[in-house]
Amino acid sequence: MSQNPLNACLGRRDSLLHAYTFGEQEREKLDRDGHFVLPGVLTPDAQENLTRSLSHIHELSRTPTEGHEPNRFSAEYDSYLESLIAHPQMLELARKVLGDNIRYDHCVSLNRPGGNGGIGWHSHGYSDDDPSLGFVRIFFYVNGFEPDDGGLKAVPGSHLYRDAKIHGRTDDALREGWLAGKTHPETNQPLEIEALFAPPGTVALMWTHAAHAVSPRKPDSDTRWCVVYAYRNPGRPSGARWITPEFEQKPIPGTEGLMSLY
Ligand SMILES: O=C(O)CCC(=O)C(=O)O
Ligand SMILES: [Fe+2]
Repeated sequence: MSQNPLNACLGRRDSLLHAYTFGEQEREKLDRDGHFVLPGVLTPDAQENLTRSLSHIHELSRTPTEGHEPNRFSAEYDSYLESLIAHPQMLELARKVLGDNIRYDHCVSLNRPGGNGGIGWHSHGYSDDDPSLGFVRIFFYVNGFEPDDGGLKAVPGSHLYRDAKIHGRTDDALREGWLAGKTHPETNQPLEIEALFAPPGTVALMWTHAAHAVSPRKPDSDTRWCVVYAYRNPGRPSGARWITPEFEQKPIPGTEGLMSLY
């Protein structure tokens, strides 16, 4: 495990991440590209627990339920997913990106069975006019993906436009639409689509304004197990803050101050 004293107190079964490097250079790359991939960083125990929890959510989401959608409010339907909101290694990673003052925003399951159609190009918003307030999403690609099989795609530099309304049905539609003529504000290079690759146990960080899409899952592939946790600097209302009032009030160890809106 890592030398970090924080992790020394965690029992083996509670450990979420292997040792990884996320320092000045990695942080700069995240800020330049809009995303940063940590391949294979989830521990085997975390992968096992996540697969069980995400299968549970997947089953729940297949049967009609009253109240909130299990995928969108995943942490409220599964105690392991809940426990990760304030997991010391989760908060440490979120704070490396956002600084100390953070709020939890959402925990959404993104399971994609074989034949799932993926999703077209889009972006999300938060504090669109004030870049000093960040919003990061931490994706856990538990069993990974290939670029052409439920794979995440992104456009390095697109997040710097802080445009919450990017759209494109296909890669070509994006190239002919939003991307046309746009350059990276720092490098002045033309913006281009990048297909990511994720071996099992991969964590991907993404600033919320980044243009992204997901390729269809092949019909014969197994289910892609994925969950995303989002954190932000407080200061503005968030349109993605899927937390029920009951959950906001729930005394979860370690979440003091994390759950409030401002
Ligand atoms: O399924 C994915 O990998 C990403 C889905 C997505 O667009 C999102 O979570 O914002
Ligand atoms: Fe998205």
